[in-house]
Amino acid sequence: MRKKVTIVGAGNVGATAAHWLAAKGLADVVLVDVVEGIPQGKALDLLQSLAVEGQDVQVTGSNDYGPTAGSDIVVITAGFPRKPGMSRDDLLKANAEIVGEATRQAIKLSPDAILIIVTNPLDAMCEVARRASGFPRERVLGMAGVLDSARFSTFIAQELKVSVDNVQAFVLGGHGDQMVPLPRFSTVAGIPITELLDAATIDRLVKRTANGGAEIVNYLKAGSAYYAPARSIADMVDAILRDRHKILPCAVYLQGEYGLSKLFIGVPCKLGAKGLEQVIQIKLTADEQAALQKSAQAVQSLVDALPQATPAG
Ligand code: TXD
Repeated sequence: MRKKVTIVGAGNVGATAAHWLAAKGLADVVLVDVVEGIPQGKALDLLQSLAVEGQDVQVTGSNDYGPTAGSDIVVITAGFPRKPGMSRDDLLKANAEIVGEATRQAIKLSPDAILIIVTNPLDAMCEVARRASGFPRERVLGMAGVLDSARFSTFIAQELKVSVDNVQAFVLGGHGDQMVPLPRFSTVAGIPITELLDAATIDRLVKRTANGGAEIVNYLKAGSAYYAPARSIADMVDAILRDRHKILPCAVYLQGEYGLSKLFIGVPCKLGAKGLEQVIQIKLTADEQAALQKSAQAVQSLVDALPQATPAG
């Protein structure tokens, strides 16, 4: 039996993620959206592309959750994207309602699914999904770190004029301006970038990475990034469905790791068939730990501001 992945939200990120998953033949894909016709139309178009690509997976679109039953993974991208000048945090209340409802609907029919949350503000939306699902932390993951690392890798490769395939970037922390890129663990062909670039250059790349989402919003004006976010979702789905035990930066509910507890934040995670298999812990310097702490405080303040409708679980 083929695996099944539901993507809630057939907008830019959701539909593009469906594209990657289907083109790779990873799973049957169900797109769910509240707008009538959109998930159906995009799914049919995508399905027809597979006749050329030569993939037999099914792609279905729906306004209700019926066709999602028995999904192995549910990806939630539903919500409003950021507009220029709007912070991810402005999205908090509107998207909390959408993510909570999507989670409850989806898990009724897919009680064993692994949830991958994408909607912003990411780390707080993970907490909304955790509370709404009551799932163990192994099955509630947030996608942001793969994207943030991809952005950092891109800028490092451009700066050094090397293949991006040689670059392994390492980013911790919450998604957003508070993310914590770790240059000493970011490498090019195994060489830390601190050996290859001066401090001022690294600082410039780090700032551009932390501002990576806003840079694209400012260009697009009517929406936010979706190609790289969608490809990042596919990486997490692939690691889980193919039980790869792959280490990827994900937002997970920490239970004491990195000195943090009862809070979602981006850390290196081993992903396999069961979802989160292990949080990889590394020893941070005092400065890095302080930056992570600051990032965690920003996430905590959003969690504290969550609407009453999402009771603490
Ligand atoms: O790294 C990351 N985590 C992110 C997060 C990277 C990129 C985008 N990120 C966030 O994902 C972004 O800030 C948004 O909160 C979401 C989705 O972004 P996208 O660019 O795909 O937004 P769209 O194109 O507006 O799509 C959202 C869709 C749209 O089709 C709505 O009709 C639908 O969500 N929607 C719903 N679907 C199902 N159920 C409900 N309730 C619903 N409400 C809206």
